Amino acid sequence: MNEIKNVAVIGLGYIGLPTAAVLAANGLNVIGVDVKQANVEAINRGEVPFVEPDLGVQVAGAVSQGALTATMETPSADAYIVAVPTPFNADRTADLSYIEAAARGIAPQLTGGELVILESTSPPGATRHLGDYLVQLRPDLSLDADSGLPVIHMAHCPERVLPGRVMIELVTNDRIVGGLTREAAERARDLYSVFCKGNIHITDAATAEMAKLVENAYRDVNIAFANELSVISDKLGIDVWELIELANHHPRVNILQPGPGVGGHCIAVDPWFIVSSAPDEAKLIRQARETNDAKPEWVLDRVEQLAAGKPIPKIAALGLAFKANIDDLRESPAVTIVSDLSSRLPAAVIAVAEPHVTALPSALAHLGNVELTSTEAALEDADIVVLLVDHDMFRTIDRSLLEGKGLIDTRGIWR
Ligand code: SAJ
Repeated sequence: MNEIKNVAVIGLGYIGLPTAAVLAANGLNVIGVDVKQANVEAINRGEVPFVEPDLGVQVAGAVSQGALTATMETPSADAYIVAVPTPFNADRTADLSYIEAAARGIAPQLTGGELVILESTSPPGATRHLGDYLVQLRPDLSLDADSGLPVIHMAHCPERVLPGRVMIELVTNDRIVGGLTREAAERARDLYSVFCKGNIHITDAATAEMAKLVENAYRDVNIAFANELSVISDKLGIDVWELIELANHHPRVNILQPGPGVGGHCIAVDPWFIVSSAPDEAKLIRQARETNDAKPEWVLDRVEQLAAGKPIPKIAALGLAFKANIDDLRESPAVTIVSDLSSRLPAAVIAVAEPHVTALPSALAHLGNVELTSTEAALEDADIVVLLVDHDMFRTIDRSLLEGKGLIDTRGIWR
């Protein structure tokens, strides 16, 4: 039974804002905290600063009822949910500086007995680190239940929602809740049960941290297998898409799809947290990352081969998003490929079609031989077409528009 009434959600991004909205819609008093003033102001007007289906209605409703407000200062609360980014450093260890900044906001507000939940995807040990850091900032508080001093209850509750389906999956997905103590895990479970209709599984904090990383590493390893098959098949003159389709008829085989590489802010990042925690042991997981990260280079080589001998190669690059039917360009292999093509083939003219964006991202905007255009315009002049994202609108392209052109279909949609 949840006894928490006031929740502060630190970080109002892709995960924090939906979580804040859904808690507010379920009767809690929620204060969201963010460092971006424009976002705080937008949320207080009931607006959402990014695209996520159904989130706008929930935020507008919660704000108009006074259940959700946003601020730049961390308030006092019964529970704190930290949902800030955890990027990686140049050496691929996790950068915990945003978590530590959140802790510096929370620490002065603590009186003892609060629940602090880390939601950000984190390396094993990060929840313990956050707890230790809070105690370091507030030595008058203790994590030790036996000491007689006030306790902060520390838990990790990783999110596992799929962008584009966040408002559904937040409610329906099962959740893993790991506590530094059993009591912390139970308190966190009770809080999440306010809105979560899936099963909530209790464990310790490090196992919960690792579970999230393992889910994404599992997918990364399986995509690496598909990507390696595509390179092998190309060498052997085999159609990899047909090969996978046929192999998948086996009742215990389910090979994923090859592509131009793995993008997004989760699968391309999280496995490195496992590798940096156990560098000598995580051999397969590291190799999968390297295999997937090498795929853009392989695509570039193919384009270069088709462009050989053409004084001014005209290249149409279709898609920039990290996967189909979204506008998210983070860690997208398509962006890397276009950027590297521009420098490898300085004489080329590269027309990029990405119907989900209105301007080129900063990584491409300054490149003199790259322009954003419509799909039709990109195809019209091109002598090489490289398909990078399997957006639905590219599947239905009139095939006569592709005739006579050099084609590289990295997603197998035009077979
Ligand atoms: N991809 C392939 N071939 C495939 C499947 C995916 O090349 O067969 C590529 C995509 O094109 C994309 C990348 O992998 O570039 C990642 O896409 P995705 O759809 O596999 O995953 P994300 O990053 O959108 O979301 C993942 C999900 N994790 C799992 O499915 C295990 C999601 O449930 C997590 O919540 C999310 O990461 C996260 O936040 O960690």
